[in-house]
Amino acid sequence: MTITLASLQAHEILDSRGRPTLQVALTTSTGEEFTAQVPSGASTGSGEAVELRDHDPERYDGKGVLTAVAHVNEAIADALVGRPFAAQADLDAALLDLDGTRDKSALGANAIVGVSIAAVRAFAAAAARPLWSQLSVDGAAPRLPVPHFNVVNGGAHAPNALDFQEFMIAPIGAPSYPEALRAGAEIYGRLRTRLAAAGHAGGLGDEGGFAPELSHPDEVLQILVAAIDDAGYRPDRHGVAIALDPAASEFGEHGSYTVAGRRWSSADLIGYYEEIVDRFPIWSIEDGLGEDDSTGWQELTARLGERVQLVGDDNFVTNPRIIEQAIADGIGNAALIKVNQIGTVTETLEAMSLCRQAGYAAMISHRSGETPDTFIADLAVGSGCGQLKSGAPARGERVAKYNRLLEIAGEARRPDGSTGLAFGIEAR
Ligand code: 2PG
Ligand code: MG
Repeated sequence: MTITLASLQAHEILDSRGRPTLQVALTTSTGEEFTAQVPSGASTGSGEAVELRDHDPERYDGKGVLTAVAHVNEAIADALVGRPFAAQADLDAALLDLDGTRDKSALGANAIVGVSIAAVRAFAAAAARPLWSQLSVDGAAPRLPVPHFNVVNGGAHAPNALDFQEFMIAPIGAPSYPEALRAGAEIYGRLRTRLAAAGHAGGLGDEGGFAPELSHPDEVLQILVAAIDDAGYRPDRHGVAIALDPAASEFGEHGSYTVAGRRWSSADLIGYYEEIVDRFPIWSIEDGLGEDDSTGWQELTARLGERVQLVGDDNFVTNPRIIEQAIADGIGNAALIKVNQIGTVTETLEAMSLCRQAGYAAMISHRSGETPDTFIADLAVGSGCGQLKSGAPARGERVAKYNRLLEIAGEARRPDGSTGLAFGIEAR
């Protein structure tokens, strides 16, 4: 289904951290309007596509995005408006051509990704199909993903002393998506009660999880298991499991890390992960080691790759070229997928296709700086990858994605009341 853009306009809005980002709006020749809002990370991988900031100290501490906005309104609009596009891949290819750099530093990945996401909404409308149906990967069946709720925040996302960035609960064994959502919200409530009883203030981190003054990961894991149990769920890998994103690049370099005030080598950390995988129902570990620690990652994969999911984020940066190399090098067994890390919808789907072909899993992810845009919920369903992380089951910009999944589940309901979409992680 061909679309022709009639207009393309961006402007500056604020993200969930109060920092500027872009909203992109396009209209097509049919007169319909489609928009997208662009997320922004804090613990970013060094290989991510470039997020263009103005660096004008007079505005928003240099974080303004008026340059990127101007790129959408001028260069990109000049190149795209009035030109028919038969498919998303053609439109994204035109964006790459126009930018002409490897890292999207000319136009800015934040400018490009806003246009790419708004466009895929236009293609879905032109085909009179739900957005998620435009986002399939190698013909995989669409599925409702297991939500990964980040309920305790540390690292670059909270002002506490916790070095590990994310402690997530994953209701893997829930019978349906709505029941998984309910489990997440109920456990979050019990966790609040437990933390308050232990004298921790109720402050939240950037992704809506609690930010208690704890420093050792063990302490958090113990409280999490207790909260899962308090809420009446089974804390195990078939019930409610735990997923971690230590985001190790933020607390170490060259295989030397600082956790809970102590120095750890890669081998120490790998040993620690082995130990906690035995003691707690941990099913997935993302960025367990730093992005520059490839040999550590290979060792981690050799030692734990058969037992848990090992997700590359800062080291993979949703980049098909990098993921291909990592697969060849035996690094990890899953990839975190963030559209703004690579900058176009087409390249994101390509990265997921590579993963699928290599037997790597994929988890769709929000950014720590978010907006109410719910694109990633549709991406999780359409790609059929079975996993999404979008923060805590709290705060509007986080729950918007979880609520969109409820909407998709409802839209897909059959006349007999059952949902037409499978839920959860596909057995391999
Ligand atoms: C991560 C993300 C999202 P950020 O590390 O996985 O949780 O954080 O957006 O700050 O990179
Ligand atoms: Mg991460």
